[in-house]
Amino acid sequence: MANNTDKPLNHVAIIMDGNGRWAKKRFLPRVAGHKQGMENVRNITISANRLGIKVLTLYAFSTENWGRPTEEVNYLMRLPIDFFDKFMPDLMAENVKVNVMGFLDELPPKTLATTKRAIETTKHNTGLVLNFALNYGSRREIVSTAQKLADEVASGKIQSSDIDEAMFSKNLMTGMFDEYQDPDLLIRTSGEQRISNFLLWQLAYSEMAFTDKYWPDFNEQDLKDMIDQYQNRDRRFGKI
Ligand code: V0D
Repeated sequence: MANNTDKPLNHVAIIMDGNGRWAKKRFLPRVAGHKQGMENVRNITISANRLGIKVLTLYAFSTENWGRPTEEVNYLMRLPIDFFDKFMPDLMAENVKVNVMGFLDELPPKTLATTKRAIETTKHNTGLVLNFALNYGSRREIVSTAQKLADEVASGKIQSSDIDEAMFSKNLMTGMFDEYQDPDLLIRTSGEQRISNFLLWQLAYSEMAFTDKYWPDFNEQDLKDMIDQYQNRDRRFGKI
């Protein structure tokens, strides 16, 4: 069956890869690529909002990224601050609601305070939810969900037999998005074709789309092309 156009596209997740390579190609320091990548977050957010996408989840920083050089980590931790300093007026004008998920208590206090303030400022907006995965790792998310449910069993709040897939999903960091908690489409830029510990549970039935373009070069037309690709594929959830 071709051209199944009524396939829903509510939640798009993106692994924004290739910022360092974008910079290297231009003989610029890696952080110049991160800065350009940040500019592109603004552009793709506005495009996704105008395309009617409900949730856009962006992999901004993984729990493994702490292993990068200190200078680079310090620069990255300033980007959420720079992002909101520069683009909050645009986000408000576009009615975008910000969310941040991850192991947030490990972030530098200023980064944490800024993201909390942005969530608060945009909480009544009704357009796209711009969901940053920040200090996020999916195996760790699954383990901490298991611990949380185990605690509820131990305290007698639930029985182990009450735990099913729906309850598990609801207790993941994406649980707050209800019917949109699982991405319909995962995009990864820059040619790598791996999940890299991103949303392992939530991507069980998602379509995957890959492009060789580096994240700073990924534009609205690329997003539209990947959505077209997605709309013209069939998703069967294991049924025929
Ligand atoms: C660098 C490409 C926006 C990926 C995009 C802390 C590599 C640019 C944010 C951001 C990063 C995160 C949270 C928030 C607001 C903005 C961001 C990081 C890296 C890691 F609430 N871009 N961006 N965060 N890059």
